[in-house]
Amino acid sequence: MFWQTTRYSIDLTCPRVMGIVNVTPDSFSDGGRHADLSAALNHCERLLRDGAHILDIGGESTRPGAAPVSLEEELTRVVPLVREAVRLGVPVSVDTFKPAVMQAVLDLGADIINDIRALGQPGALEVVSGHPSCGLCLMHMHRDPATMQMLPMQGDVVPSVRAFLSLAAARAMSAGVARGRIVLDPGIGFGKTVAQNFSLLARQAELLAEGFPLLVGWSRKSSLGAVTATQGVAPEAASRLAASVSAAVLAVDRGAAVVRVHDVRETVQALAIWGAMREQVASEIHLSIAKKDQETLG
Ligand code: 9MG
Repeated sequence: MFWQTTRYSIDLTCPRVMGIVNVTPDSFSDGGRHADLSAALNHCERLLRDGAHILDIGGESTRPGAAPVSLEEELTRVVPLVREAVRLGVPVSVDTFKPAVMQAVLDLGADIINDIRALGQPGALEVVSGHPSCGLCLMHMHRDPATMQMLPMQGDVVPSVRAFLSLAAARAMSAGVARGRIVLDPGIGFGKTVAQNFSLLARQAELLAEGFPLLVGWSRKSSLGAVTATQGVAPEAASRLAASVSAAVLAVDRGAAVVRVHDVRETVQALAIWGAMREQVASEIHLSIAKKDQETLG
């Protein structure tokens, strides 16, 4: 299976690691715009050295309770970095739900639009369907970042997340977006309880039944912290490395094609171990089929 994007057709037969590049004041800012840009670009280059296959650049925090960012501010944060990042030789995704930001980054050659609102903003569908080939990640979110954790979803979320994503993909396709451009994302942590997030992991197969590749983002999320706290781990997001890597491997083992992560190096290493195990399983199946064929023939 391939993910069609603006410049790249991404082979998803092996798992892909999307490195997170947040261009928010708490990430690279040291006061000057120029210094911020070069620090952000250094971060992109570091993620690539660590083995990232895709970069995901975002200018607005999506953390629960995060303050919204104006269009002008988001453009100021994201556009200069995207202009440089498209020269790095890997697919560049931009995490935005604003149609004007989508248009601006697509005009610069961005490859993927990662939309936490699944093209729900007026005008978003028109921007991406007006583009000949950009990739899309359509994510499920309950309510919005300001309120989603105050009133999370109720009950079994898997069927409703699945139905939402199926509808979002159908809407994009009816507007002319080719199926191969679309990847779906259950939106771990976006208006779901800890148990609901783990249920989306345990039952990824139900989401995969829609027939689209899945992208998942568990990295440093509070549901992981809720579990590791029971082991006495400090509550800070930075203490969730082992938990984040474990969740990424579990997601891939359950069929996720792309994992969105902060800790690229560690995730790539862990997935190499997973890959070695998978190759061994495949070769043992191959051997046992060859043996059965021999017995039948002979
Ligand atoms: C921007 N952002 C934050 N968390 C995310 C997740 O889980 N998936 C996607 N696609 N984007 C996310």
